[in-house]
Amino acid sequence: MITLSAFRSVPPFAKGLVRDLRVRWALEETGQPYQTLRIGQDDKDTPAYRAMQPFGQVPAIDDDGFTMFESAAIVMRIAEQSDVLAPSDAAGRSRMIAWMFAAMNTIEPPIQNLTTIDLFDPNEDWAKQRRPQALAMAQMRLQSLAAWLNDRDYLEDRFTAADLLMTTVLRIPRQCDLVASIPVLEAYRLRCEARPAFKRALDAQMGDFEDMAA
Ligand SMILES: N[C@@H](CCC(=O)N[C@@H](CS)C(=O)NCC(=O)O)C(=O)O
Repeated sequence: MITLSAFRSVPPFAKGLVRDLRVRWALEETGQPYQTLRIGQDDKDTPAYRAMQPFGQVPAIDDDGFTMFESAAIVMRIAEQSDVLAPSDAAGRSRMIAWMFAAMNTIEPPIQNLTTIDLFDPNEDWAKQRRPQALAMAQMRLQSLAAWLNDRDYLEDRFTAADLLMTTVLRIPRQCDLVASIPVLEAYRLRCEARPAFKRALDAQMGDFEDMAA
């Protein structure tokens, strides 16, 4: 059975956003059982955990002795093992991979940049100067994404692992109306989040936090 690493506890702003959610969602979509390895700050630097995740981050997986890290790479591995999250034709899979990279490499960085400013340094002078530019960059990328999604339900002609990743990225800026103010993107996010597998994954992540708090 797959063992997935997750944090034992996180600050409230991170609950429901920690990147093990991506893996949980993919596993729920494909119907694979898993268990969690819940780690704390002290566990991140142990040799055993660094062997699983060289940067001490979550998520990482241990799949019957095969270990792997990077949330998108893990999601891709899961998608490649099933038709549930990936098209069966080679061209369709290549298009899915392009969008997976777009989610991680084109959309997530400007969103994360803005969110980091808002959450950690909102009152710093440098942050006040930098934020308008960070906001403009994030808006520019999201407007392009909205233009692509304007007449589509999903990034391609069906839900894939790329939509799963993109949705988790669009969830990040909860501190502002960056996504909520773009109706096409908000509708897309809600459409993907309406999938029963997403709800199960989110409940599982939140439930793990609650268990440890009890
Ligand atoms: N690129 C990595 C990023 C993982 C990541 O940023 N994980 C966060 C939690 S969402 C983390 O472990 N933060 C603690 C740290 O970086 O030490 C992935 O997608 O797996």
